[in-house]
Formats: sequence, C-alpha cells, structure tokens
Amino acid sequence: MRAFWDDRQRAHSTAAEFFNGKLHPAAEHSGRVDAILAAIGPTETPGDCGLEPLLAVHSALFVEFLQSAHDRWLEAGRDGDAFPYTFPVVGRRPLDLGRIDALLGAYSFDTSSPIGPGTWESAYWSAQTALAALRTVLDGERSVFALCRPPGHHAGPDYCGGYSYLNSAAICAEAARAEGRRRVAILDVDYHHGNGTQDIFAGRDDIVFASIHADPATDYPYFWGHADESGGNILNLPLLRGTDWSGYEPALTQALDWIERFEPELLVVSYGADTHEADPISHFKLRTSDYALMARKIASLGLPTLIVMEGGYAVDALGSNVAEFLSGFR
Ligand code: OKP
Ligand code: ZN
Repeated sequence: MRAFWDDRQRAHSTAAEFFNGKLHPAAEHSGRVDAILAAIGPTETPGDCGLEPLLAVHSALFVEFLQSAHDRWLEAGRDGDAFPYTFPVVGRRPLDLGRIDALLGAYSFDTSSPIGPGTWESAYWSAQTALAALRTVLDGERSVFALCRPPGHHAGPDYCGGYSYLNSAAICAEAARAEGRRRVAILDVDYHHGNGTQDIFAGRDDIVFASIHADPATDYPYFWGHADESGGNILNLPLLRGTDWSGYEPALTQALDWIERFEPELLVVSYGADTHEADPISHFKLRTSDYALMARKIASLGLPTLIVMEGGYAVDALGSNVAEFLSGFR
C-alpha cells in the first residue's frame, strides 16, 4: 500500500502531559513513528496544499493561536512547553484575548496537549500528509495510508486536546467534499472517542461519523462519545474495558452496516492501534492478528479508503500492529 509521511512531523516533541496530579513523560512521541516506519517500508513525501483546507474545518483564530502560541509563551518570559491551566467552564468570551494563559485555556480542553516550539510545524505537516494521501485516493488508488503524527481526532473546530491540534481526518473529509465527493464516511477505531471529529461534523447530511471506543463513563475524553449522542449523522458505539475481538467484531459489523446504508463515495478511517492489549494508556484486549481481521472487514465495503494514523502507544507492538492492519487491505 502507498504510504505518506513527512519528517517535519518530528518537530513536535513535548516533554510531558499532566494527569493524575503529576507530569508524565509524553506518551505521544516520535519513537512511535520510528517503529511504524521500520515496519511498513518506503513512504512518499507530501506536497503542500496550504492553509485553505485546514481553514475549512478550523477557525482562523484557532489556527492563528496554534501558529503563535509558543512564541507568545516565550514573550511572556516562560520556557518549555506552553500549558493551559485555566479553563472557561462558564463559557468562552470572544477570543481576541491577548494573554497567552487565557488563550491556552480558551483553545484547549485538557492538559495532555501542551504546545512546544515545533507543534505547529508537525501538526501542519500531519495534515498535509493526510491531504497528499487523500489526493491519491481521489485519483483512483484503492486504499492509502497517511502516517500522521501528532494525531488529530480530538481536535475540534476551535480547540486542541488529546495530543491533537489539527484534525487531519476531518480536514480530508471536508476536502473530499470540496473535490466533489458527495457523501463521505468517517470510521474511527481508535480506543478513544473522536470528539473533535464529532463536533466538527455533527448535524451534517453529507458526512457521517461512526466511532467504536472505550466507554466514556470510564475513559477519556469522558464528556463525549456516550451512546446517547448517536443520532442523525453520528453513531457512537462505546465498549467496556477488557473488550477483545469477540466483543469488538459485532460493533464493527454494526458500524459498517450503518456506513454502507449511507452509500458513501469515500471512507476515511481514523486508525488507532491503542486498542491493542499491550497499550500502556488503554484497556481493550485486541491482538496483533486481530488488526488484519478488522481491516478485511472494513475493506469488504469496497470503498476508496484513506487510512489516517491516530493513537497507539505500545511502541514495541506498534510497527506490527500497523503493518498487520495495512495487510488486511491487500
Ligand atoms: C489520544 B488518542 C491518560 C490521560 C489521558 C490523553 C489521551 C489522549 C489519547 N490516563 N491522556 O486518541 O490516542
Ligand atoms: Zn486513542
């Protein structure tokens, strides 16, 4: 399978994320892509589609924030990564606030997504990598892999969070619409609910979003992904911690049947390998060989398919898990 990757996605290397009352070394780091690159063979470098497709999904103020946040952090006399610490639960005021701490709180929903000096560059090239892969699918390739990093599915219209800054899968779905594909489906099989993608597309009749993920009653991102958010163009299938392939497969069948009834012209898969049994931050029990089964079922829809990399933090198993998934599309 053709695969795209850009080395500028390494520039983002935040030191830590904050949860359970302390800083932990960032689980999302470029060692992940080293493992994937070693397992999948040669990749192609994307061209540059510019900001326009990004601005079709994300607000201009949010994009300006991502571009300038770390400089503003340094100007405020700080060092290291820019972290939010105050969140506007009372509702966000118009976001022309100058103070970096206010901006960080306004445009982030958690403390797992600090902004470092290379964050914008990597998020930008992650989106461009996905767009380049999309181009080849629109031009007739059956299935293509975009090795995106940092991931994107937690990033909403005007917020970052969950290691995600720009929502590459959403950017591609919208770009495919702009290119004339009338109906686009997004299937999210990352362990965590793709809240950003859901927020970007909820209420649309031309793009549908189906997600299989850990029940937000027990797992991040907690405030999205509940079954009762399903309806219209959204299908959420939360599963219990401990789910293995026997519990996962029926949910996948349900999601694929639902997608098939929509008769999409393109499928975007947000693929996270953090459903693997060895994942350090997740609690499903999929095995490496299950990813080929998962991929074969998805491929059986017979749709042009763009695969976008999201999570997956068991670095030792990550290369095999991705290679196994891609093998199922052959
Ligand atoms: C990103 B993706 C861990 C705290 C939560 C954020 C997880 C982001 C997952 N106990 N940290 O969907 O793989
Ligand atoms: Zn995840």
